[in-house]
Amino acid sequence: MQNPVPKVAAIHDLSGFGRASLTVIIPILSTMGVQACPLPTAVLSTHTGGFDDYHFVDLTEEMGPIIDHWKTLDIAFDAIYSGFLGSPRQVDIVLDFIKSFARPEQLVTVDPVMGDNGKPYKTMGPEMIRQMRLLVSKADIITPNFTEAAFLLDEPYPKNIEEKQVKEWIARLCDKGPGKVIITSVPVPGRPNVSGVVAFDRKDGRFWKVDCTYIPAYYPGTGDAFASVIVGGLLQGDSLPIALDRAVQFVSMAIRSTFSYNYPSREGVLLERVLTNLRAPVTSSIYEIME
Ligand code: PXL
Repeated sequence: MQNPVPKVAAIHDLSGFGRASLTVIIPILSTMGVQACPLPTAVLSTHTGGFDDYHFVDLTEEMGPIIDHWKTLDIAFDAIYSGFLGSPRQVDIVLDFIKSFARPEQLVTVDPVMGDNGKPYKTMGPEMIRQMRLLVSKADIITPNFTEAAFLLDEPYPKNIEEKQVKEWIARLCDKGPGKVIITSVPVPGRPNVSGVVAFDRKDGRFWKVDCTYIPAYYPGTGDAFASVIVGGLLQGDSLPIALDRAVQFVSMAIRSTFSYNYPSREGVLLERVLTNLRAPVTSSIYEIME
């Protein structure tokens, strides 16, 4: 039987305070009419961006028994969506999960969460980067930010990049396996106040981009929000560029709303104020095709 509500295995950490990972992903997917089934990778008191002395519980040893129970339930996942992992060994667990729960037409999404603004997050080391290169090869779609794309390709993090080189990076990421690649936070040449989202679909060979006006604040968890809307949109039947539109417009709205309140950035975006926007259709489309 087809699931009346699409099911997603959501493999991410649970950070109790600060709006990142599962506390962002579950409400977004639920609002979009998608069931999130969390497989937690770690439990943290807060996310690691802007908080010190957070408590971190690595759940690597717990994931196996949780997955074993799920196997007995014959769960049909419409998508598998992984993000922040608690240890490099978890990549092997996720690879095994993808193999065990594979289904036709399934959307395997890997958000290779490793860092931002040119730097790795506090818990990420070189071994995680090596392992994440393996994991992306088994995904249908990956959503690295510009920093993570550089890590995956073993490239230095450049301050600027020409459009031609972004396309070349995307082609190299695609060569690793995924048929769809989306890179976020891409610098736009000659426009210091703009960053872009660039995407490619191997099926039709087309590149897409959406530019976003820069807001002078950084909120952790926005990458999780972006990737969740992409997963929700594609499961609803969005084309890739319309899913991009939906995700960029939602995250921009969340950032602009939060910025207007002068809210502490480490607490993340004011998701609860904007969540219902996800129920509205995309009414203005801003994507461009890249020739
Ligand atoms: O949003 C990515 C993310 C997820 N999980 C944890 C994090 C971060 C980014 O800082 O610290 C625990």
